[in-house]
Amino acid sequence: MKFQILALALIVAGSVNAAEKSPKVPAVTETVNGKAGSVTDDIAGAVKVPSVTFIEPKDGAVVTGPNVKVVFGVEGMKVAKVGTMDAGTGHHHLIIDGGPIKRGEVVPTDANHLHFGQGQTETTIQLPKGKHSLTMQFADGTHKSYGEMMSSTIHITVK
Ligand SMILES: [Cu+2]
Repeated sequence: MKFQILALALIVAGSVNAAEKSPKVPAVTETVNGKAGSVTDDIAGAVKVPSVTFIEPKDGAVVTGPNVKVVFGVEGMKVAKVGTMDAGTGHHHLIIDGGPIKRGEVVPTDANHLHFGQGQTETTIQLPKGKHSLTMQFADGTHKSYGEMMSSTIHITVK
């Protein structure tokens, strides 16, 4: 609207030449810029998609073993003990040299699938020397996975 008024003003001002040469192109630019700006604002104000991240170690880290400290981070959901079935809650799992668990599947319990059902947010594990993958998997109060979107995988080297 602003530009239409400006274009009108140009015509009224008697600058017929200018109005004929470029009345439309700048008006379109103005509109596109205005829309792009408001879309950016919408994204900035949007609710974050929940996610988990390794606070420690970082992806690609070379760490001294065999004891490796792991710190879990979660955004957009809350850590709760096993048995808690409130919406938006769950507990961390650490999967060593495996991968994420499909949404709705129960996270196995074995030497490579560790549960942190007391709501722990860090642990220390023992890893043999070499390259390993670590996967965090968030799951609900009955250990049912929230799926790949609530997982994170890093690769580290233990020396
Ligand atoms: Cu569990």
